[in-house]
Amino acid sequence: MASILQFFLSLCLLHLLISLSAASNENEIPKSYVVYMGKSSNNHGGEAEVAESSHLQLLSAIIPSSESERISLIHSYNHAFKGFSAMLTQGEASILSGHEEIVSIFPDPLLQLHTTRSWDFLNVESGITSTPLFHHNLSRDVIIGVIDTGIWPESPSFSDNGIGEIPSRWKGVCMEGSDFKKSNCNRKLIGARYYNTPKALIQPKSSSNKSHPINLTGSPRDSVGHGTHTASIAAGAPIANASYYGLAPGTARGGSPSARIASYKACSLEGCSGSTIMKAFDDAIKDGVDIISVSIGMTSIFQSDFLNDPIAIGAFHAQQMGVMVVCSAGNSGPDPYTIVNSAPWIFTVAASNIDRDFQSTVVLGNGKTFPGPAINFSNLTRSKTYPLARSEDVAAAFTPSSDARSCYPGSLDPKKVRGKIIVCSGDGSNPRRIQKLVVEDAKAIGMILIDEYQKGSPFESGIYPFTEVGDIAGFHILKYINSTKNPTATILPTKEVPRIRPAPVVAFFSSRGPGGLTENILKPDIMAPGVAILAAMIPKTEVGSVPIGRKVSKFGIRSGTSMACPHVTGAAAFIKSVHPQWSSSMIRSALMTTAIISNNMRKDLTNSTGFSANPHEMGVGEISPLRALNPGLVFETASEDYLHFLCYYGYPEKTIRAVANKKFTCPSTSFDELISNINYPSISISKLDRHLAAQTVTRTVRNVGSPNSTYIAQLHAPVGLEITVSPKKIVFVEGLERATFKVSFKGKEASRGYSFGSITWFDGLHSVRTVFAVNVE
Ligand SMILES: *[C@@H]1O[C@H](CO)[C@@H](O)[C@H](O)[C@H]1NC(C)=O
Ligand SMILES: *[C@@H]1O[C@H](CO)[C@@H](O)[C@H](O)[C@H]1NC(C)=O
Ligand SMILES: *[C@@H]1O[C@H](CO)[C@@H](O)[C@H](O)[C@H]1NC(C)=O
Ligand SMILES: *[C@@H]1O[C@H](CO)[C@@H](O)[C@H](O)[C@H]1NC(C)=O
Ligand SMILES: *[C@@H]1O[C@H](CO)[C@@H](O)[C@H](O)[C@H]1NC(C)=O
Ligand SMILES: *[C@@H]1O[C@H](CO)[C@@H](O)[C@H](O)[C@H]1NC(C)=O
Ligand SMILES: *[C@@H]1O[C@H](CO)[C@@H](O)[C@H](O)[C@H]1NC(C)=O
Ligand SMILES: *[C@@H]1O[C@H](CO)[C@@H](O)[C@H](O)[C@H]1NC(C)=O
Ligand SMILES: CC(=O)N[C@H]1CO[C@H](CO)[C@@H](O)[C@@H]1O
Repeated sequence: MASILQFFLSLCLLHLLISLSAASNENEIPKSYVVYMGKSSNNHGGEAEVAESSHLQLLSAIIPSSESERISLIHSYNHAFKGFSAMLTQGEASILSGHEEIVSIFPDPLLQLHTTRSWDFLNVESGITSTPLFHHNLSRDVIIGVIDTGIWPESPSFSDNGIGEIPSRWKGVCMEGSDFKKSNCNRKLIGARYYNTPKALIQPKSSSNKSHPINLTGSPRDSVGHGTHTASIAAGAPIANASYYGLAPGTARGGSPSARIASYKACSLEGCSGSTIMKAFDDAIKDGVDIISVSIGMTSIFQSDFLNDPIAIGAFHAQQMGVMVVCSAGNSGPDPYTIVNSAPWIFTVAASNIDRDFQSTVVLGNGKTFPGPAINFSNLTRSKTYPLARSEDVAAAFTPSSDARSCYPGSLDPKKVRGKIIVCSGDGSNPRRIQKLVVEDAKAIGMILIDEYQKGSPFESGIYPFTEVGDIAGFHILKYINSTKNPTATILPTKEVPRIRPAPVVAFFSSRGPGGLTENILKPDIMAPGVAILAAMIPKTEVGSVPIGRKVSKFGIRSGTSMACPHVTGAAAFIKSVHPQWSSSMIRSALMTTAIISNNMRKDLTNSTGFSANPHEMGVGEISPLRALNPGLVFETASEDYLHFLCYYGYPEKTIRAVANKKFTCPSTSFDELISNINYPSISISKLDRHLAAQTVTRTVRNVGSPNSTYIAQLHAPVGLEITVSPKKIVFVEGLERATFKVSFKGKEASRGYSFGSITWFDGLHSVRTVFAVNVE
């Protein structure tokens, strides 16, 4: 009590100081902050109200009474973890940060949806068929929570045909909202929540008056399409004859078709507020979901520390309550250190292209053709060509040629553009969607985009003739334009082509490891299809997006690690339905040690420039849900391991106790290198000093195969890295379920930088593969 009194006294003092210093400072404009206070000690409604009123008390002690309307909680967290969000000035936030109950306080960040980079409605490819194809009765009782842009309940993917009663343990709700009724939920879509954004909540309110709740104006309905798409990838019902206007035809189905879906709408087209994502986590855990799927992240440049990252915090507490969390790795590749959502308690997913491409071919007046990825439903034909021009050559007066080259708004002269096919160049800053609008608006017949960077993920241009080529084809097209007085071309409608092997391939845009926060956990974990995925979509009726004479498609094609993440969510739900007693770390381990590492040409998986893909690009490889059903051995990562991680990472013991809400003592020696020793299904060593003795890591496996089995270690190591596994043989007998082994790494002869390899335990039936990454210095 004394400390609280002291705190309030110091507040008064600080308050005085702050009011003395001029308040005109921009930092003193109130904005939304998240106040995180660690694990919740109580899960009972009544006590939640007590907690809320103590949070309000905290606020009233620091917010001047003249601004009493700010003494209110935007979101209040009180189930899995404690805390709230509120409108605070920077000064107030910094005062609060001194409060002993507060673990962290940070400005409410805006997170992004992980569809492909430029957030133009990308689109791209298949992949659904690479997930388990059977409709399994068993998976009916797994509940997947999807934190995203909401859901379009009328999609046939969310039909509950043939699905049994809602599990009685489900405690969630189906919130009503504009254009969304309770009856929109069913035995497949069992829950739907939405949240008002902080901005909307700043309005005068009386939320403390429970008997008179504020009227929410939103709806669980998806108006973006992202949430509908991701939910149906994870758990959509099988839909025969699904296609996008004839493209990618086949049966669309989720990875776990009879799992239940609960939708948590925390995002809009602009992004997702961090405080709302935390509320969605808190609700999903309370509602009783088994797995949470999050295709969202901070931008890789503004990555914050684990305890200032809303997804890392939410996922930590989910994990502590036995709920698995699967997240997208981000679309900021191919540069290293671009991965987000890289906490060890998160299952982090990279994206791959699979064995299907969409092509719109450019035919030049000289007969040369260049296939380019794109999706269009244009009506041009091979028999007629149109004048072709570089965008710089049709620039508006006084326009810098760099603007015209990238087809910036206002950079083209409509008089010169009309009736031609225009060649624009991508520069990464002007989204394709905008470029296409600029060219179309100037009445061009069609558009060819030269963009080496984005050509791996086809852009969807509706009925507008559009295609995209890489630098080499682009060079030839420009050369042709230079070579003739009257260059001409046409763009053919999209055809689906079997992908030029190999497949899968690491998607160009997929964010790469190592993780910026710690390199002693290998990230990403795994890879799944994320390019040109066909799945449920909100009906998109804008002019130009629906081919003439067709009905609006109920499916859409999208790309991003956003699409890869729910493939893994669905696979995890499938495994949980078969092994309901398995923990989330066992499921993750099963998927990781059985991942596929060769492509359809029986060669090593590659990146998009054709080189062998390394674990910083693809994690341990491409998911293989069926193999993961029977992994033989699993690596379990316990809650305690994650607390040790926080110690090794460097958080004060006091902070970790608050986060865990229990008496907990860090190991007496805690330093970053010990993170490598956490019982993770892969191994990463961020610094192996070649002049020092070997560095050794320990792992414990649990036998989930037949009780009597003998495993032998097989080593796949790069030249020069000396590796010893001990013991080399593990014998399991009945009653002996777990075994520990050590791996030591010595880098004396190794080349500098990261080396990769694997240790595979083999019993004649199961191959249990542990990938390692070692940075030799
Ligand atoms: C699924 O359940 C139904 C009804 O209980 C049963 O008739 C059917 O055989 C089951 N299918 C499978 C694949 O187990
Ligand atoms: C809550 O709202 C009701 C209805 O407007 C009002 O009668 C009551 O006094 C309010 N309670 C508080 C604590 O403001
Ligand atoms: C909330 O909305 C309902 C239906 O639109 C309306 O009947 C009710 O009066 C509103 N309540 C408040 C407090 O505005
Ligand atoms: C799918 O399409 C094929 C050919 O168009 C048709 O024969 C078949 O009946 C359709 N199946 C369903 C379930 O609609
Ligand atoms: C293609 O369709 C557009 C309308 O969408 C029409 O204006 C144009 O004349 C058509 N072109 C051809 C070659 O049919
Ligand atoms: C085409 O001509 C322009 C200027 O006339 C020149 O800058 C460009 O390099 C040429 N491109 C090719 C591919 O020859
Ligand atoms: C593919 O891998 C090679 C070799 O590691 C690397 O040089 C290249 O940049 C990678 N390509 C991409 C697109 O990441
Ligand atoms: C495992 O071995 C023990 C002892 O050799 C034997 O009694 C037991 O039946 C075996 N169990 C299985 C499942 O083979
Ligand atoms: C792949 C595809 O569906 N292409 C279409 C492009 O648009 C023309 C005209 O609408 C169709 O005939 C093609 O089938």
